[in-house]
Order: sequence, then C-alpha cells, then structure tokens
Amino acid sequence: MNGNGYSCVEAEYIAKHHRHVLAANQCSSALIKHIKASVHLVWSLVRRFDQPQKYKPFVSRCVVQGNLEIGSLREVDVKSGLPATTSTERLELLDDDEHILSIRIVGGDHRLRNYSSIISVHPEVIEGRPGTLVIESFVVDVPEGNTKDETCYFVEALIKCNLKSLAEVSERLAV
Ligand code: A9S
Repeated sequence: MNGNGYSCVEAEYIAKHHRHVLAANQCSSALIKHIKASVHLVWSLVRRFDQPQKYKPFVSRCVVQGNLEIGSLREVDVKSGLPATTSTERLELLDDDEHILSIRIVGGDHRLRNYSSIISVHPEVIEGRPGTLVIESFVVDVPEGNTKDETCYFVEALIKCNLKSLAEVSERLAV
C-alpha cells in the first residue's frame, strides 16, 4: 500500500461509512490511524462529544448545552496560536454500535465553512494484539482566495495532530 492509497479494508470502511456529498467549491479527504489499543478504549475517548479535550491537543475548553443527543451543540475554545479562538459544533451522529461519530461546525471565528466530519473506529489485530483502525473524513468549503489543495492541507494537518494525540493517549491508557 503506498502512502496515498488505502488498503482494501480501509477502502471498504470509507465507502460504507464516509460518504460525503460535495458541492463544487468543497474539498474532502479521509485520514487513517492505526492504534495499539482496543477499539473499546479508543471509542470511549472518541465518543465524548462533550470532552474533545480528552485527546484533541488544540482544545482548551468545551461546554455542551443540554445532554448528549443528536443536535446537541458544543462550544469549543481552542488554544492560542491558532487562526481561531472558538468553534460551535453540532452532534450529527453518535452510533455506539457501529462506533461512528459525526459533527458539523456551525459557527466560530475560524475560516472553516460548512465543515463536517465523520470518525469511525474498527477493531483490527496489530502485532498479534487488539488494535484499532481509526478513519476520519471531512468535507469543507474552499475559502475565496484559497485552493482545494491548500484547504485540504490545512485541515489534514490539524486532523493528523488530533489522531496522533488520540493514539498517544489511547496507547498510554492501554499499558
Ligand atoms: O477538531 C477537529 O475535529 C478538526 C478540526 C479541523 C478543528 C479545527 C479548529 O478547531 C481549529 C483547531 C481551531 C483550527 C477549528 C474549528 C478551526 C481552526 O482554524
């Protein structure tokens, strides 16, 4: 499998769970992370819509109004040094059977318009032990004055940081 390609298994999960309808001025991509921890442990971190700071390194604070149901909104404050300070995000899907979380960004002082993402976690065996395949996909508007590549590169860099941190937190807890 080359650096840009997906394995058969990954491509199957993407086709099944990571369908995005793209408008003309949007870009989309899917990132993969293999984590040496059980899917139960990784999902317990990913599913916490109310506490993204459990693993997301850029999040400094998160407040959810009401309880965790489809349509709930979270106010995310992010750390200094980023081209943003806040993001308002809506819970679109939280499936504890298929292990899929989907959110939509509906507000904030950043430049990600019409951003929605899907993260799914799948059991796999890594070096003979329980592991987790994480897939995170997104779709977002390409801002005026930016190219699709620039936009994808920016978002992919952030998501790669999130997934690297998810792996570190999960693997530390799995010891
Ligand atoms: O947190 C995620 O799941 C993914 C992204 C791309 C979040 C990005 C971000 O929170 C910043 C980190 C603040 C960067 C938002 C919404 C906008 C940014 O510019």
